[in-house]
Parts: sequence; C-alpha cells; structure tokens
Amino acid sequence: MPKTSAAVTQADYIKAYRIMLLSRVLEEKLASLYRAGMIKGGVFLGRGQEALSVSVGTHLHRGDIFAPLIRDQAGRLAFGDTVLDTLRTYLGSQLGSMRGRDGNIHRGRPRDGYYAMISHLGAMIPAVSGALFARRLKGESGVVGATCIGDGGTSTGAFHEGLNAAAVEKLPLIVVVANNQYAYSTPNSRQYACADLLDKAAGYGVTGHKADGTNLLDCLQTLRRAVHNAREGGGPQLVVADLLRLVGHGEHDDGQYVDPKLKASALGGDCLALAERHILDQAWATAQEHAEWRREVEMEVNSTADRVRREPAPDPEEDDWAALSCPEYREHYATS
Ligand SMILES: Cc1ncc(C[n+]2csc(CCOP(=O)(O)OP(=O)(O)O)c2C)c(N)n1
Ligand SMILES: [Mg+2]
Repeated sequence: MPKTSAAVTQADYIKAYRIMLLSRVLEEKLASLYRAGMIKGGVFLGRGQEALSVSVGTHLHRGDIFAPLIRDQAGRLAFGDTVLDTLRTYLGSQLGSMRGRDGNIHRGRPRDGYYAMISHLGAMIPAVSGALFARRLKGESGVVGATCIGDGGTSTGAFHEGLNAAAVEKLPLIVVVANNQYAYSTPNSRQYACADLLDKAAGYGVTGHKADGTNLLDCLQTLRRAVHNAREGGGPQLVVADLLRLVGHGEHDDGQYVDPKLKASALGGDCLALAERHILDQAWATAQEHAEWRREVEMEVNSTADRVRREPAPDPEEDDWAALSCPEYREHYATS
C-alpha cells in the first residue's frame, strides 16, 4: 500500500491561494486586453476553477509532466509558467516561448515537461500517457504526468482510448475532470447518462477521487492524495471535481444559457472568494495584508503588460520559420 501523503499546511494553503489570486488578476487583464482588441484569437478563462487547477500544478515536481487545458492558468503558474511568458504569448510578442506564432492556450515548454495543448477535448490524455510510457522504457521512475479534461471531454474517443490504455499499462497518470456542468452550452443532462462522472473510474479500473471544486482545502487534499498514489505505483487516478464555470465558454460568449438555479447553488460559489474568507476566518492574514497581496499582483500584471506591449511582433521576412523541434531550438524547447 502506498504510504499516506502529508497533510496540507497553512503555508501550503496560502501559497496556493496567492497563485489563484495572481491567476485571477492576470485573467482579468487578459479579458480587458481582448475587449480592447489587443489579442488576436480567442480568450478562454478559468474563473471559478482556480482552486482545482492550482492544486494540480502545485503537487507536481520538476521532471514531472503537466498538460494543462484552456481553464488552467492557475495550474500553469503553479507549475512554473510566468506572467511574462503568458502575456508575451497572448500579445504575440516575438520574445515569448511560442515566438509570437501560436496563441494563448497552446503555449508550453516541452523540455520542462510543460506540454502545449493540442486540443481541449481529450487529446492530451494519450499524449501524456505516451510520454510516461516512453520514460518507463528509458528506465526512469518516480515521475508522474497530469492532465485535465472537462465534463464534455469525457465523452470523446480520445478520453476513452487514453484512459483505457493508461489503466492497462498502470501508468502514473492523473486525469483531473473539471465538471463545470456545461460543455459550451450543452448541459450535463445532455452529455452523459451515468449518475456521476466518478462512475467512469470503476469502468476503466482506475482509482477515483471526488473533490468539491469550490473548496481549496478539499482540492489540495484530494490532488495531494491522487498524485501521491500515482507516484507510489498506484496506476492512473481519476479526480472529478464539481464546480461551475463562472464565465462564458470564452470571452466572446456571455454564458446566458447557464441555469440561474445552478448559479445560486453551492456549485456557483467562487473558490477564490471562499478561500479568502477562510484565510480571514482562520486569522492567517489580516484584511490589510490581503489587500497588499492583491495590490502586488495587480502591479506585477499591469507593469508586465505595459512592457510586453512595447516588444516586437514576429517579422515574416526575417523569421527562420523553423519549428520548435529543429536543431537550433531543441536545446531550449523540445523534449530531451
Ligand atoms: C473536435 C472538436 N470539436 C469541438 C471543439 C470546440 N470546443 C472546444 S472546447 C468545447 C467544449 C468543451 O467542454 P468541456 O469538455 O466540458 O470543457 P469546458 O469548456 O467546460 O472547460 C468545444 C465544443 C473542439 N475544440 N474540437
Ligand atoms: Mg465543461
């Protein structure tokens, strides 16, 4: 049996909360830049999903693999992505890790185990499973890989094939389902017929975990357990967290189809506001300290955006048009 994972401490909680706050402020900035016409392509936000997302990124180590999806800004920051590179990618700066070529959510640094998203709809499960299998063949152990999926994504063939193969091979894979009740405008009642998405874990023969996606402590504890189990040889872990998407599918969508009853229910709670309340109730920080944390992240985000807006865009005449896997870039970007 795997040894039990350590308890979540006050310091862990506050560290995770401050990453959530940074993510929220950064995403608010992205939304405002989008509305000002300064971002090409779509902007998809993770408002309401930060507690779950940060809990994934925070439990991965250097050398692990993380393949985040469109609502995982908090997890990306926890795994080591920066405000600077996020803004460079959204604003198309040539100095960003994608060199101004590919937008927003498709960014990554494969060399660091930070995989660029192919699709939101399940493609990353087989991709991470394949990478974990390759590492096993190379004799590497102690490494885990995590990826995320939405409720809608659990209906795709890629989800089925990826999770099934990972279960057969007992790969150290963590699949985190953000069950935000909608796939674009399709509600769960039109998405799956099982009573709970957690039922799918038994169907694939993997360990299932349930989390309250609005509750940071519950998310941290659940992900700690799941990552620990995978690292200790327990095979794939499926985490299902219930929550509500507190924005439209993307910033082009006002989400008017979301049932007002759901918004008013416990599922509609804002994980960031609830975590802030918890910190104040526990007297882990004062209201003044909290205001200072917010001011700090606002300054960081605004000053970084100002800096990036002055950076050059790629020049098609000058660009070498080489892919990230070409020899000149391999050392910095591609997997080893
Ligand atoms: C093959 C394919 N069909 C449709 C889309 C457009 N699309 C992107 S995300 C999405 C809905 C995903 O819903 P869910 O998995 O619940 O994730 P959420 O957006 O709620 O986070 C759709 C229809 C796509 N990217 N790829
Ligand atoms: Mg969804």
